[in-house]
Amino acid sequence: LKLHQAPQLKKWQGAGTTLHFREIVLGRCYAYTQLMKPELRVKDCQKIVGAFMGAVLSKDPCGFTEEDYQPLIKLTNQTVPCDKTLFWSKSRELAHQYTEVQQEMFTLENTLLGYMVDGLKWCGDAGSSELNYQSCPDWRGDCANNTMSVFWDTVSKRFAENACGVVQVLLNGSFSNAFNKNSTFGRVEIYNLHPDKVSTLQAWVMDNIEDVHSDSCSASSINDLKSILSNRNIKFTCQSNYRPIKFLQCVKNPEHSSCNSLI
Ligand code: C8R
Repeated sequence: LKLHQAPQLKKWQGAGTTLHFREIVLGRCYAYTQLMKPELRVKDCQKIVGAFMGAVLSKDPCGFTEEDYQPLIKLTNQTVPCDKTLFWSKSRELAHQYTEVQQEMFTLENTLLGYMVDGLKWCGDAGSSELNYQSCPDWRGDCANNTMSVFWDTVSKRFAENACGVVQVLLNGSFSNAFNKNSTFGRVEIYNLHPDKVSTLQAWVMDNIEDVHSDSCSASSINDLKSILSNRNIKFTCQSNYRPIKFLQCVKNPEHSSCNSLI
């Protein structure tokens, strides 16, 4: 008779929780609120991480709903100034390089909640009060309503709902669909912009410097985006290879022929 048998965790197709998840999230919370954005130093990181664990632990990681993350979302509320929201799709690295330089701009990962978990994996288990470091549900192979997908959909929705003024999106022109209806941006964010608060969406379509050019502002996927926004009474503008971001690409790839004559 084994008295202290470890619970049998369910086996999923995706990678398990990032090792030291709790400590990483707690450390990032303190770094963000105490060092990076001292105006948020009143936030209680112990409580925030407690709410995170409370949302995730002892639950079926395939049975998540928006409500599961509401207490966490309340504790991490934060105002992004009007005109400073940057969405992105298939251009995460470049978007973050841009906001690193342009510190007043915010992607979701430049807000507290996005910053805490960017790049991490996490899930719990219905039969255990621990995180599952072995495996987590995969969106395709296991279930769509999993711990992480529901998190990103829920916080992306809130990020878009809170946007105001002129908002920007950085799209990747090297994908055949620079605007992809199935992406978080195309599925969640554009439909949650409030037309009474958001006047204009400005798209910047950037080609990967190495890749062939396959989409631009005149491409059909961008037209789809344009008509969705026009139906929602939000103005739309589009610019391909926006100079400030082109400069960032050229810092990384100064010898590329397209970087020779930018001045
Ligand atoms: N957003 C969505 N997903 C995010 C994310 C984020 O901020 N941050 C991370 N790490 N992820 P993609 P998209 C993870 O296809 O679908 C918001 C998630 O696992 O290149 O259009 C953000 O505000 C997610 O499945 O982009 C941004 O504007 C992939 O990365 C869009 O949504 C998303 O990769 C981006 O989502």
